[in-house]
Amino acid sequence: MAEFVKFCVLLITCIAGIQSKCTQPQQIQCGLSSSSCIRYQYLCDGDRDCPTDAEDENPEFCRLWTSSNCPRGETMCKYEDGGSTCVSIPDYCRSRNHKACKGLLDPRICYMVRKKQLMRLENVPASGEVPEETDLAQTHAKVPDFKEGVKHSIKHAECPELYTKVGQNCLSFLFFGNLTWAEARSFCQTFKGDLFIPEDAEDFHTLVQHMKTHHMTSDFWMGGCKNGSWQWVNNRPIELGTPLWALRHNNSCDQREVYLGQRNETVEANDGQCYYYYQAPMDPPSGRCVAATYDKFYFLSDENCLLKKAPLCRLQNTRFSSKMRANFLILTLASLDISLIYKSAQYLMPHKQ
Ligand SMILES: [Ca+2]
Repeated sequence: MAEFVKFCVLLITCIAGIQSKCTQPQQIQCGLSSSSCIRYQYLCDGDRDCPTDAEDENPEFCRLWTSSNCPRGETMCKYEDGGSTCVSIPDYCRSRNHKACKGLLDPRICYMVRKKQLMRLENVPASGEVPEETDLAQTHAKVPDFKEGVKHSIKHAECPELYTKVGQNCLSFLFFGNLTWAEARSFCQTFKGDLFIPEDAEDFHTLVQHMKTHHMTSDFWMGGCKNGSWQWVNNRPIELGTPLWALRHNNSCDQREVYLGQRNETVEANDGQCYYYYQAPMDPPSGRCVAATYDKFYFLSDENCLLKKAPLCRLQNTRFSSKMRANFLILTLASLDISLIYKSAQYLMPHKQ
């Protein structure tokens, strides 16, 4: 584990020198000598917001930032079809990247926006061209997100290492894992756990809230499959419909039936009206394993068991030996996207001159 932590720290240290300090999308760094971040809306608003040199109110910069007939912070974007509109300068710069937007904004402004850093104009290339980001730089740029993700997915003071506390459970969100359903289950079982099974609706709600709160975007395998009928791996039947299952669309008309107990009769609901949505596995199922996927807002769906997703483990036994921890780490690394390790290692290895 110590080696793993060291590996992450090294990566983060290495990228610190080449990136803007500002990670929020609406912020820009005050300057090379200042690590303060301010929101775009405070640029050229007449108040000094940057602590040193008032970079945000630099007259030369503000002359360019407010140059067009648009509100402050916006510029004119001309489209190929002849139309034009005022857009925010960051949006304009992004559009310029894709050549969707033409305008007269000084390219040095977009240079600063792309770098997320205010600079003296004399220090910006006149062309405003930023050298294309290499794949290595791109993978480094993702490390802060990875570090943030680790905090809420495999780490907590009240759980063994590589597990985090969610409600009353110790869970492990191996969001960077890449395993089939059976591999994911074996992975969890090796460490006194199993794939996650919600005890009840509240348990499921707590899980999904945790994933949403911490902005997870991976897809996770859950402890359920269709083995004859839909069952959790503890043999409990999986309740279909609300509140667990995702809403699915079907192009063909589905006339639902409703049971009227007082008449002991089943009739067509609402006089045979057509319905196109249902809340259950597909019929026939698109797969026989249960997953909670980001595209379906983490409601459950039937997925092909051979697809690779992250395992979501629940600890069954709180005793966790150091040998198990070491094995867990090895399997964790084995399930990582190997290209991330490779590219990061390239940066850490001594380079040939
Ligand atoms: Ca200001």
